Amino acid sequence: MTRPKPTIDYSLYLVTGRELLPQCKDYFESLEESLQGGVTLVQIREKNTETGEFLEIARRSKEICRKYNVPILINDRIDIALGMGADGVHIGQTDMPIAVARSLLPDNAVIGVTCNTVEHVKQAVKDGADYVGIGPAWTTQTKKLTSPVVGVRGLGDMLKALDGTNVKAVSIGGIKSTNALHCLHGAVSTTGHTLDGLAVVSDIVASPEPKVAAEKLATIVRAFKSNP
Ligand code: 3NM
Repeated sequence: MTRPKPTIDYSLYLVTGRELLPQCKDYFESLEESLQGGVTLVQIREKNTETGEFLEIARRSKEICRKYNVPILINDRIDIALGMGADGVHIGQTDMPIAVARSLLPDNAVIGVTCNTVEHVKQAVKDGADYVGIGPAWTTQTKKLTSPVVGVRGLGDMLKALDGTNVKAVSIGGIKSTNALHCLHGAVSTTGHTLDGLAVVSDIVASPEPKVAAEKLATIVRAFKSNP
């Protein structure tokens, strides 16, 4: 029997980045406060963490996310996602292909893909992605970028490739409360597709007050969605 996919609100998508936490902040405390501030979706991204530790972090993070009814996705590691019952995975261009990920995961798993070009977006649509993470919108210190910054114009071009599809889109890369509205407005494609949300690491994780940081961003996305 096919189970329905979880309903996902992509508005404020927190991607974790433990190495960015301020000294005063514990990882789980920061996660919980960001959920209190209005994060609507969480991705656990651990690039240099051993499997056992990653699994434990993901399990505890899931318990916290469940308290707030917020879905949790795992970056790249299908085995971790399966091991702790995540709602889905986020995969990069050089990670496992979507079709293989789909064949391994439960039929209701949500799969998102990083897309840096219009071609990536078209391929992700063909491959059956549920959402695309498009960017980098702006430059960032959080990830060593392997493709050029696209800016709002580039985001708009990628959104156009989603017209007529059900695939959702979030933008990522250098998004902060100071440029979030510009990103949302500027990235509307001329054929009418809009971003479903913003994916953010440092503006929330590096803040000593992640609840306040998340509240600011959530308010901006809500305002945009009520009056695009
Ligand atoms: N992916 P911050 S940019 C994880 O462009 C990630 O594909 C990107 O971090 C991409 O919000 C990025 O701190 C890091 O700029 C985003």
